Amino acid sequence: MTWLQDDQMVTFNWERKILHVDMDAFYAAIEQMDHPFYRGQPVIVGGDPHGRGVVATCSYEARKFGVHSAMPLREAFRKCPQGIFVPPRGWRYAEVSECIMKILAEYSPVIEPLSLDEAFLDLSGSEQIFGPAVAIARTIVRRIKSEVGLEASIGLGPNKFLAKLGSDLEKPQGFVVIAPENAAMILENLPVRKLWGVGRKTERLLQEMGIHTIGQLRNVDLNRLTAKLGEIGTQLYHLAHGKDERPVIEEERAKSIGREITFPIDTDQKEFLGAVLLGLGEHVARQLRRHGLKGRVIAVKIRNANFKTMTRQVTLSQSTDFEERIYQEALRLANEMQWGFGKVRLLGVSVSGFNPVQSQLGLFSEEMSIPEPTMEVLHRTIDGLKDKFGEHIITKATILSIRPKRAAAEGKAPGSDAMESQNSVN
Ligand code: DCP
Ligand code: MG
Repeated sequence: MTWLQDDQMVTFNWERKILHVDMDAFYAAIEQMDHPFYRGQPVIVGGDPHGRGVVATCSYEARKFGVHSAMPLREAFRKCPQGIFVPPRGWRYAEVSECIMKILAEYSPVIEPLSLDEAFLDLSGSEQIFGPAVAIARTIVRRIKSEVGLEASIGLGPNKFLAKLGSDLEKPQGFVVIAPENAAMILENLPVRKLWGVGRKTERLLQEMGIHTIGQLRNVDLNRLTAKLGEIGTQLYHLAHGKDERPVIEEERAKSIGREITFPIDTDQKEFLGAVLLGLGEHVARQLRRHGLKGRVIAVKIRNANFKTMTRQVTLSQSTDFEERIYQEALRLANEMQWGFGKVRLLGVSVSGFNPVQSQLGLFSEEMSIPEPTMEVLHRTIDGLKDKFGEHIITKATILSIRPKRAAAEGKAPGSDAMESQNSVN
């Protein structure tokens, strides 16, 4: 499919020019970039193939075997036993994401990151400075490749819906421009699930009405559609006509930073769970410091053996990036939730409600006996040691005590051997 040939020369006369950038096989591509041996191989990011976690993503080589995001790792292993299974390295993905977003931000102040690997850019005002939007898009792809080392797919359109649809149409390394006059032709035979907001439930309702393609939806009477679907019917009707007025909204980069662990065996051993909580707090605090963030909201998530998920959060009077503080609050919250009323399957800690880091700290913290500036120096020193010698060069004795003996001897973290752990930067 090609909608464009000599793109460098083309200027479009659309009202808005919206670009959607989405990295190809993002986490897996980073693993392949960082580990040359993985290149050309089926790489599956998620963790232990015999554990209970799910696939975060996989390389395109692994997709040929039918592996995909959100598939249980055990199933991925059955489909692709020769795959290279690696645990996620959230901090690294966030670091690479930052480099990509910095490149994008050079071309428009109106940028809306949707996740670590995708963003919208409104290029409507950028053309006077940088030339035609299509040429800007080409430059962006080239720079991401040469400066970051990764491939991206691009969609350029007159609105967010068509731009996002475009970036997905020819992955990987897709470059799709959807002009308003071509929208109807491109949308005609696509399944309705390609419309923004159509999940499995809506898809089923539409199918009950005999609507399978976007073209069919376009020809349905709007009243009939809203009678069946309510307000969302109107939105879908407009999208099916290639119309979408939503603006690109600049958002705060990350809303929360967290980490969670799924245990291989459900447990109610409080000492063990407490030590895991401490490890999670330490990890999250380190991520916060790495990003120069401090948060006021600390949340704990507990999923019990019956898959009941509970979350509880607290808002502090002062924002923090100290593991001691995060752990103290997380432990209190977990106790308040009675550790999920039974055996625990998953435990998570996150921090949100960010302020930019302020250097004007009070001389002494209210809650801790060590003055904060001293704690800051201590954290900086430990962060420096970890950056230089690896994550596990230094850790708390309590965390060390929960490691399996062999893992401890090898200097692995809790979670690296026996548990599925997952970072989240939302
Ligand atoms: N991700 C995840 N869990 C999911 C889906 C995605 O952890 N269920 C993570 C891993 C992905 C990243 O988010 O690398 C970006 O998600 P995408 O849906 O863009 O998937 P990819 O970038 O991996 O592949 P592609 O965009 O090429 O389809
Ligand atoms: Mg992607």
